[in-house]
Amino acid sequence: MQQLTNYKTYFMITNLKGLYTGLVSFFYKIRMSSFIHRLISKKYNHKQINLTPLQEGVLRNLKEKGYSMLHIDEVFGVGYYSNNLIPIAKVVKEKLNEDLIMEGGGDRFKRGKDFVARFYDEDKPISFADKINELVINDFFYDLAVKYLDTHPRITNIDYWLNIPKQDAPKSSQKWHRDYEDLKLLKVFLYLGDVTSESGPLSYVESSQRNGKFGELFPRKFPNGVVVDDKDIDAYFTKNEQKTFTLKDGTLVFADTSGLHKGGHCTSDERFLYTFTYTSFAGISPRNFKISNDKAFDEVEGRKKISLVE
Ligand SMILES: O=C(O)CCC(=O)C(=O)O
Ligand SMILES: [Fe+2]
Repeated sequence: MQQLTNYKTYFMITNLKGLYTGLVSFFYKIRMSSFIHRLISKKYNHKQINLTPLQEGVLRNLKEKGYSMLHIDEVFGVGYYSNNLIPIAKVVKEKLNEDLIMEGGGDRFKRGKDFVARFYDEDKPISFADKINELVINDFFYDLAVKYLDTHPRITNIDYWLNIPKQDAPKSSQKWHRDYEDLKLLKVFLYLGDVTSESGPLSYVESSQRNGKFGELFPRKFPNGVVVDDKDIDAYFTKNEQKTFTLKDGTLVFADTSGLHKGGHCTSDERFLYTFTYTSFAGISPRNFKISNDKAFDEVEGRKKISLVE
């Protein structure tokens, strides 16, 4: 009898859970429908923006393939990376390594990801006086986000990632997936060291972004995205369609991670990078950072400040 009651309770709970999950996903389906999405997003007057030929090239790649790649010195001039950015990155990396040794990394490993140490959190203010953080609001990236997302962008995630080699099987974002945050999104990765096939390069299925040739395959189930097995990816896409970005120190990768991608599964080398994300105002991801209320922030253009408000 006792067993039967337990079984009934179990049955009721699983049903309720199923109902709840169904309702949540139905809510997000509506929330992410083109109509509601457009309603929640903020309009942006694009006429004010003229892209440079370099930006136009990135935009074209993003629209066609879902990604683009170039070296940061192509944007800011030869030597910019080594003179201005490497010294900042070096200090951050030392601090991260110090924490990893001192406290075993404890709170550096967030959101169940024990393979990547992160630098920022809601309590550590970000200053745009810092030349790496300034990239996030630099016209080159910001205007690209406006044009690509076709709306007023919201900046949602700014961080350094130090991926640690591990022998574990790939998990979470190390497996093929589509991100859940928004219909379209623009992630920028600045690699602060060479990336080899052993240091967990980003892989991306060409043209799998929303509106791309393969945008409809393995669709997302908001609010969770979707995870796909390697064997299914191999069954649908040729090796040539599965791009893997091994690259040189100082390379930028732009990716619309609504497309199929994976990365960060280091086997023997570590990987160090700086990343920032633009979504629309209809995006659902929480922000991971806090802005320092300093002079550099006062001087940020109003249109960009909107992208940083809570
Ligand atoms: O670590 C990587 O290269 C991929 C991370 C990822 O999935 C993402 O940023 O959406
Ligand atoms: Fe992802």
